[in-house]
Amino acid sequence: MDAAHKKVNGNYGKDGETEEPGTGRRRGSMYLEEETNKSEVISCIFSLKEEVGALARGLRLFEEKGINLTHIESPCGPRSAAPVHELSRNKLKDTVPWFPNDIQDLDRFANQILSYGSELDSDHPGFTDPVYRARRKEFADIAFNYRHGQIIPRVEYTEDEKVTWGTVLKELKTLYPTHACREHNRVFPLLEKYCGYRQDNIPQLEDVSRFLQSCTGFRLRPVAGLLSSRDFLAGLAFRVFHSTQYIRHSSKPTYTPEPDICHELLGHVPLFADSGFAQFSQEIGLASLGAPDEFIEKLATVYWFTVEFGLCKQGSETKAFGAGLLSSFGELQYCLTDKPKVLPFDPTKTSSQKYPITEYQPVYFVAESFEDAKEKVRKFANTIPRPFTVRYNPYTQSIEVLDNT
Ligand code: HBI
Ligand code: NLE
Ligand code: FE
Repeated sequence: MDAAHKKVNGNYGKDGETEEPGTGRRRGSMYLEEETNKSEVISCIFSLKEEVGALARGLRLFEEKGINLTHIESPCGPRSAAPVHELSRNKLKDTVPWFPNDIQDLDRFANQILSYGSELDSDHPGFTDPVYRARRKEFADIAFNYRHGQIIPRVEYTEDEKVTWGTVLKELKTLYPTHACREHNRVFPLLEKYCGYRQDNIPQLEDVSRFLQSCTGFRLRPVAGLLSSRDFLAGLAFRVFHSTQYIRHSSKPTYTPEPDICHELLGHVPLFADSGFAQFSQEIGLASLGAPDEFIEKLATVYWFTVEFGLCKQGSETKAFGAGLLSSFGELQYCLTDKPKVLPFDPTKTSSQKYPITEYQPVYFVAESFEDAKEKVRKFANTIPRPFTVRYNPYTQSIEVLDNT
């Protein structure tokens, strides 16, 4: 078990939480693994005395020995006391990180959010505003309590919040005709007609989710804040998009580094109503299921430079389709000037590009089309060794796993 020691310090420190998005660090995987790729995998069963604090004391032993405990299961029913023993070692199967098999399994992500949940970081404009903080907690609670299949609770937004939304919407609408891709411009009027997209009204997630389901089968589920890349991407495999419901702080309506309802509704939603884009997004999600951490990081980067900050060719022009662009007045203008560097989208190269998360992007990638981008991502996904292939079954809303070993 000594080998497992390294990883505790090397990989799963608490600053995994503040890593830039894309690291794919995750708590719930089914393995104990050392730093190298040649994994030392150990599973064990142990039982506890029936007394107060027994579990806590048992778990402390792992910490003291420097063992990275990544997954715990509590068996149902009584078991007789038994000494600790190993069940398996170096079995390929045990090294595959857990992933949701069924759409209801996404309920498990609800309480695994990273920084910026109900607790804001100290440099956030809302950090010192007690009213804003209390409000964020209300939204976090909705998300924590949400279960698949429920109606997304409606929110009564305050006047202050509506003003913020109105400002963002008004400014962006002046840019969409010239800067947004045609798919975004095609869907936007439908959202105004059917989902209450208006300057004086913040649309409800439930209404928008129903609209999306009727277009492409994509649905929204409320989330309290940032999920790990692994969890977030897994949702896409089921055509589920985790959406925040709170709004950015009123002191900074035109830019925020974290997702908020303006970003989700104005940036993401219009594109998820497009069938080509929906397929592209699901393809990234499927590729992520059970993938090793390094690969999750690459896919998160591909996601970043497409779904979040992608440009695409349309006729002789270049337009924005990334949600982070379509929800930021400043960056939407900037991205189509000659200031940033623009490279052709190619997952093998794009996936290792470094990027900042709190300022305008210095580099963008331009896709030929959603169809072309999807094919490229699919080919890229095939280069990653996975001992199985996955397929989504929309009738059962579950993942079919085909064993390749
Ligand atoms: N979590 N809730 C939420 N929203 C996102 O847009 C999001 C996320 N986690 C990670 C992430 N985006 C991306 O930056 C990639 O890591 C997938
Ligand atoms: N910067 C974007 C905005 O201001 O709307 C949000 C990006 C979220 C990744
Ligand atoms: Fe986003």
